[in-house]
Amino acid sequence: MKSRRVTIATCMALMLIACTDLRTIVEPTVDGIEPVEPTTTATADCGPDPNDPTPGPVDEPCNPGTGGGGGDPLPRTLQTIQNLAECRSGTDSDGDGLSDKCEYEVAWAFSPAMMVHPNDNVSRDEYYVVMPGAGNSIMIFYAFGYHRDNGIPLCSACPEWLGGSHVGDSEFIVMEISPARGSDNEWGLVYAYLSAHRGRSTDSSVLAGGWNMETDGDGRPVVWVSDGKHANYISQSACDGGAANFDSCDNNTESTRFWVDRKGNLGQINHRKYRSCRVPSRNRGLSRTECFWDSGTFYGWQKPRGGGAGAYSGFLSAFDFDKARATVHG
Ligand SMILES: [Ca+2]
Ligand SMILES: [Ca+2]
Ligand SMILES: [Ca+2]
Repeated sequence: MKSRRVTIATCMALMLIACTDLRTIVEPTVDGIEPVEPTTTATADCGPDPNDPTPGPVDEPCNPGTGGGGGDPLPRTLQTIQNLAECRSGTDSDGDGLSDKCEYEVAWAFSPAMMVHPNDNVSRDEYYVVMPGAGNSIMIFYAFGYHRDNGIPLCSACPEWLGGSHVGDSEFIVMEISPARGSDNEWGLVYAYLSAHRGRSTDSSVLAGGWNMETDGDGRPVVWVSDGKHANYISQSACDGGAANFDSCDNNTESTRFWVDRKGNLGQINHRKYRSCRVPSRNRGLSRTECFWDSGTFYGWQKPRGGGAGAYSGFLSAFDFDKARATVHG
């Protein structure tokens, strides 16, 4: 990580902005960036009651899901699974109606490419949840699980409330995926909610249409990750304007991946892969465990100190991942 020195004057200049990452969960307010709003939103009148607090298997396929609205979904092809019927057959360890294989392949296919600063500390343990959404849609929650938030550039040594560094950084992305229709084999990213200091006064989170997302050479959706703070943006310019211009992707020249493996699937709230607050790090030397489904400050598998970051359970709940059907509209 870069060596960053800061003067008292610099810190004082930053006093008007709040530091990032949640301690309490509130509805997001967009500061500095207008959200990319979908033009239409169709909701499905089918499937289980979305207010049913008990997640369970999906019903029979029904139409429509949430519509694409403003453009075409960003297309991806799964490794082997071609359509929703195949997705619904096979071993289903967490009982949500989607097979283990389907959950893995969907999460892998749409996991974002991340444009990061080459000197940024982006050590992390990625986890995810895949479950049904409205209609035939499939929802993915990508939890980046950064070990540290390195603070605003030039202010890493500032107090946390001024945007300084802290242990744990719970940024995330929620995606709504439409299954392949017929035999065209083409699944689609309809919407993506990109967290960027969600709940803070510098909240710059947006709901983007899949058609607004950049793609890499592999056709994978791209997110720009602000240097030090790890807020997610749809473009370099959006990043540079984020958090009242304090976020920066100026020199984000390195590409990495949200890594998906089967151990990263958290299951469902009522069929968890890991016991409560016993989610391990897959990085050697980090022996602590973290909570995802249960409330608890996120400390990035490190010794708790300072304010930490917002609980993933609150974010999962805000997007209904603890209910029968999740939504991207938080
Ligand atoms: Ca499942
Ligand atoms: Ca699942
Ligand atoms: Ca952050």
